[in-house]
Amino acid sequence: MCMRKETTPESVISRKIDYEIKKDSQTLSTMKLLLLGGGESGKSTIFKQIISFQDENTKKEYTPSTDSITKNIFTNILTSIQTLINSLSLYQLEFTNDSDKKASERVLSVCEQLENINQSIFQAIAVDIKALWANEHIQSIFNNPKRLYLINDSSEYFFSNIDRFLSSSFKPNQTDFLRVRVKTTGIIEADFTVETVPFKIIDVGGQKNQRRKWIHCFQNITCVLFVTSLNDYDTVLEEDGATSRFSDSLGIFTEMVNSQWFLQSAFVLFLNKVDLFKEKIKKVPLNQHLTDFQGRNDSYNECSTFIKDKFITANKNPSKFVYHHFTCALDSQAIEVVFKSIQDTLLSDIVSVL
Ligand SMILES: Nc1nc2c(ncn2[C@@H]2O[C@H](COP(=O)(O)OP(=O)(O)OP(=O)(O)O)[C@@H](O)[C@H]2O)c(=O)[nH]1
Ligand SMILES: [Mg+2]
Repeated sequence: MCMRKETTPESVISRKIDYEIKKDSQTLSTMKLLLLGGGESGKSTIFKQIISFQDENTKKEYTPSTDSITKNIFTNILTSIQTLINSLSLYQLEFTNDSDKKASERVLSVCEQLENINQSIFQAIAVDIKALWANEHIQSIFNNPKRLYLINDSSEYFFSNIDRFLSSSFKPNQTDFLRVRVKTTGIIEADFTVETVPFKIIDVGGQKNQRRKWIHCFQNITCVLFVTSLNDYDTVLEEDGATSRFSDSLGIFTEMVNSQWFLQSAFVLFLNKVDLFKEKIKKVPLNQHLTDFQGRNDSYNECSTFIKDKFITANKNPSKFVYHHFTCALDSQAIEVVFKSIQDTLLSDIVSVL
């Protein structure tokens, strides 16, 4: 199934006709898609997107309530401002005026009881958050290309939109939902149907302590969707504060793509967060972190191809073809196109296993 197939229009049409004939006469087995990759690479964001392409019932079943999304937005904002406040000392900085000092104390005290956060508490603390976000030291450490701390990739988006979240009639939109970060723990599954074929998509947590659960999902996987963040070449794992996220991601990819579990599975690599990567290479030269990169640091094509090749050549099975896509998981239209192409490949591949 993972072999590269003839893709002329005639061959695709022919396979589809075969498929149509066979699907009428047999019960099709479930297409199982498994999202894998390190923490924060974008797996759950792609999972959310795939659910959003399905029918209304499926969307309703697998989309969290607006209350829980709103609460997570508040939590994301508070966690991000807390990170920034606590990181000032890493740059030998501190608040110089009294009002910002007092605001930071109030914010940190709300952060101690994040589980109680609600609209009215958030409304009351928002003035402080806004003042701190505007503080020159906070801005300087946020914009410093040498990040000595880890902060959610959507933090700037949430700070910029804070006024919208203050209205008591606030309802999160799809972008808010895609942007909000909730670390996955456990195994999340969703079932849906495409052209009468049952699909199951499985999302797992990518952080190290979550990975021992992965093996429970490895059986009968039709297609692995491996997600890596291009933007991670200069960052370390949140789990240990030391391991390079790039090496970690390449390490797990190498293990998974060559694993006996996935000999029969199709394999798709998402080189995600292209939007952030394009901006980052302008400020943080790629060869400072990936020292064997010989190309031009200011060329997106050369930088992204270098990373892609590192992954693709990690596949040691000559009969396995790894499809790859450069993605921004927030871009619904682009992800829909990618997902449709994966779906089409899998559906036309069914014929060979029926
Ligand atoms: N700018 C940008 N942000 C992204 C992209 N993909 C994901 N994000 C954001 O990155 C954060 C982490 O994404 P998740 O989808 O939660 O990552 P994950 O791989 O599921 O992480 P774990 O559950 O910890 O394994 C979220 O705030 C997303 O909105 C992208 O392509 N561009
Ligand atoms: Mg997740």
